[in-house]
Amino acid sequence: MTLTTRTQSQFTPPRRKRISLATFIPLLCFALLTGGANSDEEPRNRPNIVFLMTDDQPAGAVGCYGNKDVITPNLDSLARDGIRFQNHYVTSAICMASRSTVLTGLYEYRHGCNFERGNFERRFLATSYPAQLRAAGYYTGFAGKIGFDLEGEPFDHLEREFDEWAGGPGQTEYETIKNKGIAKYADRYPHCSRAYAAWAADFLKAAKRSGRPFCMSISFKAPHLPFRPDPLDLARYEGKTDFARPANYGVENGRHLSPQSQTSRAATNYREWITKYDETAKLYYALITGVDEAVGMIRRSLEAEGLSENTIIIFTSDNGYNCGAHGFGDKVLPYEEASKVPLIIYDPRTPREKRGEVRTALTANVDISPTIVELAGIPNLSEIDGKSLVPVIAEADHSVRASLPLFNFWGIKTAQSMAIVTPHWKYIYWYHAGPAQPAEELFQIAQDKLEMQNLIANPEYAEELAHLRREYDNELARLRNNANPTYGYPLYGSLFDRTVPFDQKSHLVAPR
Ligand SMILES: [Ca+2]
Repeated sequence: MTLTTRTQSQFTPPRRKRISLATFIPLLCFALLTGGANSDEEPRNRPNIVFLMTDDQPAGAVGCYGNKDVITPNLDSLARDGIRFQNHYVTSAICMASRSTVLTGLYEYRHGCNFERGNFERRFLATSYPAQLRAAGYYTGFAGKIGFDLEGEPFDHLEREFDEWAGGPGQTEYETIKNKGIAKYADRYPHCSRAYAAWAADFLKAAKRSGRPFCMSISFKAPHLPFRPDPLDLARYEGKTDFARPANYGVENGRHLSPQSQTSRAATNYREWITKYDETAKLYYALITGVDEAVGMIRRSLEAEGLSENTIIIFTSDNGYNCGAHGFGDKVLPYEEASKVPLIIYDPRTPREKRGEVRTALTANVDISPTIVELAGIPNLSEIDGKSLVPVIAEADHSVRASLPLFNFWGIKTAQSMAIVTPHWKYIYWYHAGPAQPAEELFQIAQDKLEMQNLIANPEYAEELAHLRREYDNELARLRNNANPTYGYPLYGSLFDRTVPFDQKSHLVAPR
C-alpha cells in the first residue's frame, strides 16, 4: 500500500505565503469574473472538503473524547481514521458569533456579528472560506443553520453565494418538512439530521457532475434546544436511566467560581440539567446520535460516489455546553465545558501510521477557515486572526500559538468576560462590579481539568499569573487596535482593562 510508505509532506499542500487583503480583493474580483480560471493548479486535482458542524456540543459529548454514555460510533471511527484535537476552543461561546468566526477566521470584535450587536456585513463574505474556494474553482454548497442574516439584505441573498443551497433562517427546525431546503426528503427522513445527509448525497452527485473539486458545509441543528430527537435515535437509549454526571456536576461544585458567573443565564436558567438530568441527557445524547448517524450516511455516500479517497472531512461544533457542570446549563461562559468543542479532521491522504493520533496544540474556531483555505491550496490572508492547522495535522509537536483569547461580549453585562487560555493555564477577568468587585480567576487546566481550584491568590503561581496578565494585556491591545467600530466593541478596550477600577468605566456600560 503506497499510502503507508509516503511521507506526510507528499500529501500536504505546499505552505504558501499569506497575502494581504489589499492584494486579495483584486485577485478575488478577477477570479470571480473568470470563474477561477486563473488558478495555477488544476482545480480537479485539489482535495474535496466536507465541513460538518453541530450546534451546542461540548468536546465531552463524543464517545472518542471519553464519554461512555453517548452513542457516536461514526464519529469515533472518523477520529480513528483521522486526527483528533484535544484543546480546541471557541473564542466566542455562542452560535451567531462563533459561526461568523468559523466562516471568516476573525475574532468576534472584528466581524462584529452577534445577537444584540450586528448582522453579518457583506464585506466579510469575500474573505469567508466558501467564497474563497468558489472563486478558486470549487463547487460549493451549504445546508442547515447558517446562524445570521446579511446586514441590510433579505436572507435569500445568501443563496447566491453558493452553488447549492439548503440553508435556513433563524434556528431552523427539527421537523424536516419545515425547512425549505430539505423538505423534499421529509417523507423518508422526517427528522432533519438524516435529511441533511440525504441532501448531502444529492450534493455529492451534483458536485461530481460538475467536474470541479467541492466544498460542502452542513451546519446541523442538533443538539440545540428544543431537545426533540429522532425516535430512531431515542430508541437506542431506551431503558437507560443512569447517565453519568460530569465530575464537577451540580451547584455545589460552582460555589468557588466568580460571583459574576452566577449571574449568567447559564446559572439562572436551563435548570433541567439539575432538576431532571437523566431525562435531559437522554434527549440530548439522542440528538447527537442522530448527527452521528448522518456522518455515517455521508461517509457511505462518499464511498458510493468514489469520492472518499480525495475528500477531507472536518467535524466540530459552534460552541460547547455545560450540561450541569458547576451547576450550569447553557453555554456562553469561559469555563471548559462551554468553550471547548470537538474537532476531528480526517484527511484520507494521511499516512496510515498517523491515523488516530491526538493533538494537544491550542486550536480554535478561528482556525477553521484558514485551514480549509490552505487545504484547498489557496494562499491565506495575512490579516485574519486564525491560523492554518495543516502543519498541526501533519506533526504532533507543532503548535500555531502559545495562548488564545476567549471573549464574551454577549448577554447580561455582569457576566461578560475576557480570558486567556494556554495548554496549561486559564486566566479569566470579569470586569463588572454589579454582583461583587471585578474578579480574576486562575486555573491550572492541564491538571485541574474540572476548574475546581482558583489559584489567583496563591503566591506559588505569581510568576504564571504575571505572564498570563501580560498576555491578556497584549490581546486587549489588539482588540483596541482592531475592534469593529460599528457595534460598540471599542468600548471593551476600556471595560476589559483590568487596571481601571469599575467606577471609572461604569458609565460605558450602556443599556442594551
Ligand atoms: Ca450554538
